[in-house]
Amino acid sequence: MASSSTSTASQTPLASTDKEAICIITIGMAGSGKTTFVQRINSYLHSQSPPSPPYILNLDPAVSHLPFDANIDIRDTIDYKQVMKQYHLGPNGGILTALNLFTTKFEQVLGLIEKRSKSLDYVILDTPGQIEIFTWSASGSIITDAVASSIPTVVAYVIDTPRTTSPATFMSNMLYACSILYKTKLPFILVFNKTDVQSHDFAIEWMQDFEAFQAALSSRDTPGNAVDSEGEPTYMNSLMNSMSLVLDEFYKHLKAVGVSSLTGDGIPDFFAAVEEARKEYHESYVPELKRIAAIREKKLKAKKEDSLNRALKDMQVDPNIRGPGDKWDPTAVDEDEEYGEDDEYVGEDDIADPADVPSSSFIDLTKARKGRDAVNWPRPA
Ligand SMILES: Nc1nc2c(ncn2[C@@H]2O[C@H](COP(=O)(O)OP(=O)(O)OP(=O)(O)O)[C@@H](O)[C@H]2O)c(=O)[nH]1
Ligand SMILES: [Mg+2]
Repeated sequence: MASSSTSTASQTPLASTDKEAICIITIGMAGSGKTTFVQRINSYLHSQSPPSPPYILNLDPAVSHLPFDANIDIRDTIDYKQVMKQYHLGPNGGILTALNLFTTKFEQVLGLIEKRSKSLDYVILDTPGQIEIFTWSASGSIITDAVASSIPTVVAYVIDTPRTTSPATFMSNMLYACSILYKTKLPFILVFNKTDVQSHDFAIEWMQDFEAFQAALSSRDTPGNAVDSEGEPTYMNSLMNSMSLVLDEFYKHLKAVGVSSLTGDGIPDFFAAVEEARKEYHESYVPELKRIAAIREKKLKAKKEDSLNRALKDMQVDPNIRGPGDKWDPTAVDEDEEYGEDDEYVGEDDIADPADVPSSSFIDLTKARKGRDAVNWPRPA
């Protein structure tokens, strides 16, 4: 079951003695507080003793102001407004294209991260406001996979808690989180943000107690979830009940913390969850990564062997078909040759022999084109 923030509050977040940077990818719906959250964890890390400044990457080309100093900022290399103009795109297309262009150079960025990873504790990625630009784009997958195959990585899914209090919205948000978890397969932390406005206790209760969520779902106060005129649950009610059952399984793989990026409340809980995620990365993700790499290697080897075998087969000489006597001798005169050396055609039965055809019925245009004979077109009868 998902762990709540209260159980981990006393743990020391920065307990790692060996430096092994872990990458925190912040993902979340527009306005959920990703950038403010990054700023908060950045200032928290700076305030530790000794300070542990993170390496921050801003991947949002459209942000106008960053409340932290990014080590790598997509805006330094790409102006998304120019991209919009140049490629005749709308704002989202512009952001997506800017991210795609940036991804073409991500190998260099990864090189920088790898170089610094031995002297750092944390690498933090702030992603574009529109969640799908990162989660459903090729570049988002490339960046995530590249980082995750290089250093331990965790997804921090930031949720706007005050906007998630209705069961239907909560479930939609959880389904989205579920889709990202299954897409990335990375350790996953649900970060219930803005707890200064709304406590996340209701969410923890719904995640830990399936019946409490069912009760909230079937509450008559919840629009669209009541029973119909005959007292039967509505279609929407049944659908949500079934989906909540699916989600109950999903919650078992998650850690959930409540934070306020505004006040800094709950940030130590978040780092405790990150340390758990680090273990999970080594225990689950790395073996899976190795398994996939082994399968890929095996497939590649089989493919190579197959093409080598086919090449060898193609090169093999069958003595019944082409024995040594059948070798082409450039000096030998072909018996089938019926034309002079200027003629390209040499003996085929299904081609008319000019000798068999009355001379008046054809003009040898091949010879005419070569300028040997003047063309004597037959006069119409
Ligand atoms: N009360 C409160 N407001 C917050 C908190 N975190 C963020 N906000 C506010 O939420 C709004 C959006 O915050 P951002 O950090 O820009 O959110 P974002 O997810 O980065 O937004 P986009 O990148 O544009 O999608 C801002 O007005 C923040 O001040 C919080 O913990 N508490
Ligand atoms: Mg932002």
